[in-house]
Amino acid sequence: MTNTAPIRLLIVGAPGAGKGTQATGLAEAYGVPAISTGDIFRENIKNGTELGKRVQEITAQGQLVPDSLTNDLISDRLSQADVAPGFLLDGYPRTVGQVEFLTSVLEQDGAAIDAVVQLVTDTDAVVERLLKRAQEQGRVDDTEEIIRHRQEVYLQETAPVIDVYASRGVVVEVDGMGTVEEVATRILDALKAKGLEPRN
Ligand code: B4P
Repeated sequence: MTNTAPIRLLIVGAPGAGKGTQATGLAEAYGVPAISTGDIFRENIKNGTELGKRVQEITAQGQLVPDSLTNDLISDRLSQADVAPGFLLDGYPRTVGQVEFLTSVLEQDGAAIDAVVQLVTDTDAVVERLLKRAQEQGRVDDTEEIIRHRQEVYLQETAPVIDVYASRGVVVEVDGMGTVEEVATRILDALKAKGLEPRN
């Protein structure tokens, strides 16, 4: 049976857990756009936009961008035509305030999140991954000090997000350690087990 109802997915995990890495293939499998708030901020910083100027220092320090800015950005992005088949949000929501906002935006259309893929990883291993990325890509927020700070921010601000979705019964825990391919297979298997069949 072909599933034509919109599919709304989130991918969450600590910085370096592999969210952005897995998001592309996962979005392709479900025929939905992958929307990364981190990518949108970096693009704006690169292009020197007003938004970019406002978030440059915040992201470089590994702090969270204020909810008001992030929520506006997402509300605008979710009103675009390409999200008709659904979406995969990568890196959003990252605070309980963002969860409340997203929930109310979706409720206006009688919709809700179908599944939250939680990538479970080991802190030291993800710090290593990000230090490797620092050598390859030179991201300003990938110094060891800032990476450790981002892990702290994740535990304080974003771990409670998972609790909210867990209470709604939509969290799918996936082991994020192993190769990129192994993790991708585990994610698809876990979503299929939840009755969410890929479309491609
Ligand atoms: P993000 O862009 O979300 O940064 P990230 O947490 O580091 O994740 P990313 O997706 O890039 O990396 P991944 O784990 O895939 O956010 C950046 C900043 O933007 C935040 O600190 C914050 O300031 C701001 N921001 C974004 N969203 C926000 C929001 N909603 N509210 C407020 N502020 C927000 O991959 C990491 C590395 O691991 C890669 O090099 C990859 O190659 C490697 N890797 C992945 N999987 C691997 C595997 N299985 N094995 C080995 N290496 C692997």
